[in-house]
Amino acid sequence: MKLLIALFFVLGSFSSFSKIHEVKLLNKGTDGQKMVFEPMVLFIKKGDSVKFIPTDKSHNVMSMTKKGGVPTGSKKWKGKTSKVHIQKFDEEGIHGIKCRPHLAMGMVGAVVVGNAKNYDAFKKVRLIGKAKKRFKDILKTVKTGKAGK
Ligand SMILES: [Cu+2]
Repeated sequence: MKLLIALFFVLGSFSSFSKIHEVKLLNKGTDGQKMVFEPMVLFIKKGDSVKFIPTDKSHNVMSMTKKGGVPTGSKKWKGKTSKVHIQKFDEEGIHGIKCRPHLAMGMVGAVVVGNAKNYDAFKKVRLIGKAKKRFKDILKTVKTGKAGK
């Protein structure tokens, strides 16, 4: 019996371990689109981390600085160009991300932590050009709850 309790305890603590997910920073995605985060939208649990990998060089990843781009209360963060960046996400909601050098080429994405509770504020983020177009795809993906490209 004691062994059984111990076993449950071990299994329980294993399942509560936070995961590390991966997002690639690419010049060309598997669907042929240029300058992308892959996946474009990532769904994770609160407390999980994301490893952003610049498979192609000269990309960076940082939180969206536009109003509504991240959940209220979450801090801004920024990865270095061409460097792997690991970011832990403790605030629930949609976290918009962008690549500074390629924002004009539409390099935006999102990490959805648990519930997309800030959807209404997030959808008001104003972007231009290609980023605006891709942002619509992001919103669609967040709404359907399916992993994006
Ligand atoms: Cu980039």
